[in-house]
Amino acid sequence: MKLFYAAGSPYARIIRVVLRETGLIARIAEEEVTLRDPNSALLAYNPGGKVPSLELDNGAILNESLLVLAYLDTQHGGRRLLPMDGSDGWKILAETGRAYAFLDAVTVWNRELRFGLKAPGVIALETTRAERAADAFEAALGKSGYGGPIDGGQINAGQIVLGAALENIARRHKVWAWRPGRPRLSAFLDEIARRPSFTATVQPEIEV
Ligand SMILES: N[C@@H](CCC(=O)N[C@@H](CS)C(=O)NCC(=O)O)C(=O)O
Repeated sequence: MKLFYAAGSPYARIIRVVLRETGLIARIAEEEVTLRDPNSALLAYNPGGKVPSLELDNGAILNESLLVLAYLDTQHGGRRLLPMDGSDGWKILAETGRAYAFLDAVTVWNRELRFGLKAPGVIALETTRAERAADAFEAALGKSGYGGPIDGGQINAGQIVLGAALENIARRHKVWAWRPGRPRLSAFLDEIARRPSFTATVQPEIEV
């Protein structure tokens, strides 16, 4: 199997973290590709041109990080990162979706600043969405949300997506100072960023 990724992509990073947390990295090669490039090697595999893209041994190409994560979760012998049997009352499924909405908001906001027209309406909408989500994470962390067994070793999909989103802000979306007033969310990031799966996949910094 082969994972196509870009070092700056938070969506690809989710999968790179999953590979390391599950041990699947031993079975999967990683190939870095260029984005928004008509000559990108990725386009022969994924006409959509987005990472992450995972080539399976039978030649199938999976994209969309959540689908790739769900597939990989069937391929390792450890505890499920994203339980699909309701054994946790669907808590991790719910938390993963909420973390994705947060990551998507920050990504739209960031792209508007980097590649878009800096439209005030778009920026205001996504800033408000991100602030609201961050407040909800701060509250949830006080009630065992996103807590789980992170300090006991294995982490879950919701924690990985939230960690990847916050790391992305720290390195590639510095315009947003989200930490003041959110001590639990700050501590969450500080802890998850120390995991080997995160330190091995650090994104290059940019000034946005
Ligand atoms: N919903 C997708 C988003 C993936 C995505 O937007 N990837 C970006 C990098 S962060 C990309 O490949 N962009 C290339 C392009 O827009 O052409 C997922 O979860 O995988």
